[in-house]
Amino acid sequence: MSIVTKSIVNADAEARYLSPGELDRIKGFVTSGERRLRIAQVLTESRERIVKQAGDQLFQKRPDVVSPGGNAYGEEMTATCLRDMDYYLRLVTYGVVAGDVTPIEEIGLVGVKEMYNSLGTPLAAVAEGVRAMKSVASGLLSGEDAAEASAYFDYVVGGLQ
Ligand SMILES: CCC1=C(C)/C(=C/C2=NC(=C\c3[nH]c(/C=C4\NC(=O)[C@H](C)[C@H]4CC)c(C)c3CCC(=O)O)/C(CCC(=O)O)=C2C)NC1=O
Repeated sequence: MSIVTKSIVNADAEARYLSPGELDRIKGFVTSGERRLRIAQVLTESRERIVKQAGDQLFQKRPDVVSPGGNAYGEEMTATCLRDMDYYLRLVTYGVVAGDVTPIEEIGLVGVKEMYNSLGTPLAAVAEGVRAMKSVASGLLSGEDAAEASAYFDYVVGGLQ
């Protein structure tokens, strides 16, 4: 939920006008809109490159996951692993656009540890893959934009720990 919807729901629950503080936070959301959309556009346009390069970095750092016995061993499993990374990149773009981590949390982090544990997927390696995407993405963005995007990648990493 964006800050706009959230503020309206809260205010209406008390049948009151939006408070000065709420209007101020909405103003921040609106004025940062162009920047957030620009970031989401870059990440969306570069998704294949970000996932591919970050995947290469992950498998270099954690060769065990793509070695026999590893969770992402074999063409099909490696593709599934890269698909998961693409999922998380997509969720990061949702967070950036909404200016809110709620979509990331609800779609991609609730129950995720139990799920990966049951699949035998090493959580630390998934987190490493997201960290690698953050670093590749940061290289494609200006300093301020990179910092904003990084916060959402960090949120995913935190949720996987
Ligand atoms: C958008 C929200 C969402 C997420 C996050 C998601 C994840 C997700 N990853 C899965 C599997 C998987 N995920 C991985 C990923 C990896 N293995 C590794 O060793 C690497 C560290 C890592 C890649 C970074 C692999 C290899 C599988 C297949 C495991 C198996 O079938 O045994 C599965 C099991 C079902 C399937 O194969 O599709 C789910 C549900 N699905 C969703 O809808």
